Amino acid sequence: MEDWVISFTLTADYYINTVPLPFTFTNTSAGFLASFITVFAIVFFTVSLSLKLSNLIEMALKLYGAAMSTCTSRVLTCLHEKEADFEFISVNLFAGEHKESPFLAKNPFGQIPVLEDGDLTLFESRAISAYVAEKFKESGYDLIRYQNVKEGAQVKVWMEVESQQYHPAISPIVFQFFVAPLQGKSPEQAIIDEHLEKLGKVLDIYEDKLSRTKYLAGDFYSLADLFHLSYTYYFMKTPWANQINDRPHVKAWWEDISSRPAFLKVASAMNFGEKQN
Ligand code: GS8
Repeated sequence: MEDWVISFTLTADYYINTVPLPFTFTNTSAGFLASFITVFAIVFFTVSLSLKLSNLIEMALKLYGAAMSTCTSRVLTCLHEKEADFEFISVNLFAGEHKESPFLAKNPFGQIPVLEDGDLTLFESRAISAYVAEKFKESGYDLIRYQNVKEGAQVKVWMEVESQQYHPAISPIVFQFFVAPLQGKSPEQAIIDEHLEKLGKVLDIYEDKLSRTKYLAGDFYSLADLFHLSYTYYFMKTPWANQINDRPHVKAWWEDISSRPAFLKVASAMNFGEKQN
């Protein structure tokens, strides 16, 4: 017999034998029908409630990624800042899980991270982070200054600066230093040098900005600062960390944002070069 049939029968049996029914004439056919309807209603209510609860549990956010990945770390930091409940599902890049059809259905570009929120599936770490910051705007730390349109606009400006100026300069250096060796290649010094020069120019602008405001978008930590964390974290482990350390305002900003508890939780698992479980 199916499990649910057994469970239904036992539950019905329990109620018939123990719950005082509002009908005293249970041995008549009308009484039997009334008892049956009552039992049915109770069982129906119990089943619906448990289905609703399991549905609520399934509604928890699911983040697919890898702990060492920069883009996954960006979203993880955001989730921790917002004190959001989520389930982390590890995708094994070394085994190529991200290029297989179950994952490609979530992100056709075959890259982590991916966030699922019920029937909503998102990829691109910055877009996911912006969604999380907006969805949980009233809990945890306010990353988007949602109550002040002008401050919110500055956050958006510096989020763009990170993705259009900072990331293109810093990511090839991190890639050459950490990822190329994992792929059995030697880092290309010419690529590193070219991008160190680009990064230096971007950081000169940051130094000037950070001499006027404590954080990039203003005197408040925001999603714009958070977006810089994961690549800079790896960059600071390269021989070129002086690019940050030689600029006093950039250095103070880095020390401040990288010591936030939300990021410390994430950084402890960021280890390029060590195989994932
Ligand atoms: C980049 C995703 C990405 O490069 C984002 O989410 O911000 N713009 C996207 N993901 C990497 C891991 S990041 O450390 C990835 O999935 N690499 C494997 C691959 O491209 O095959």
